[in-house]
Amino acid sequence: MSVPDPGPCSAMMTIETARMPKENAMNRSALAIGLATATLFGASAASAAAPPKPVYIHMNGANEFLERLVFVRPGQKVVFVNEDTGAHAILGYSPQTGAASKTFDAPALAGTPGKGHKVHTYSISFRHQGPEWYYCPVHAELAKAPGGVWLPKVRPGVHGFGTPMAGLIIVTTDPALLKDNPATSASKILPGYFGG
Ligand SMILES: [Cu+2]
Repeated sequence: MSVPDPGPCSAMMTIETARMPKENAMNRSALAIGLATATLFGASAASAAAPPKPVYIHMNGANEFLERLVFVRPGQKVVFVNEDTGAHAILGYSPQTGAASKTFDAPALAGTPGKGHKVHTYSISFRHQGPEWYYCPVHAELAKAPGGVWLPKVRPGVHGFGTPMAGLIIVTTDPALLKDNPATSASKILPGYFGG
């Protein structure tokens, strides 16, 4: 036949037409998923652009760390702030061996005359989850305790409270722990904490 039978063709057209809204619906869902994914990626990109705020640990003339236990995320900054008139140092150690850390080792941070003057800080972050033990070698020293563990003790002859100047940072991703930091750890300078 020279003239094609339009029958199957129109039937095809009908099928195509009938399929169109479905395909459009599918395209719309795909688009919706795409948009949702883009939004998610956008959100994670935004949080990557704004890293978590530092956690602050303060020192003054009490010769102890005000926030003796804090929780931080891997990569989150910990900032030691010396509000004392005297100097403090910070040194990481292993309670199992007593070995000093080669990387968590702050030289003595000079003191400050007080509010309005320069305040010296030391910042560090940790890549891996776990405990990071530290002490101030100016005001404490390590001693082997019963059970074979190494513990900071008050360095003889220094002033301060009876507790050795030492602390612990837990590096974790646990949201419940991360919420449990002392309120003072959110502020760099505590106006009422200068002195000593
Ligand atoms: Cu100290």
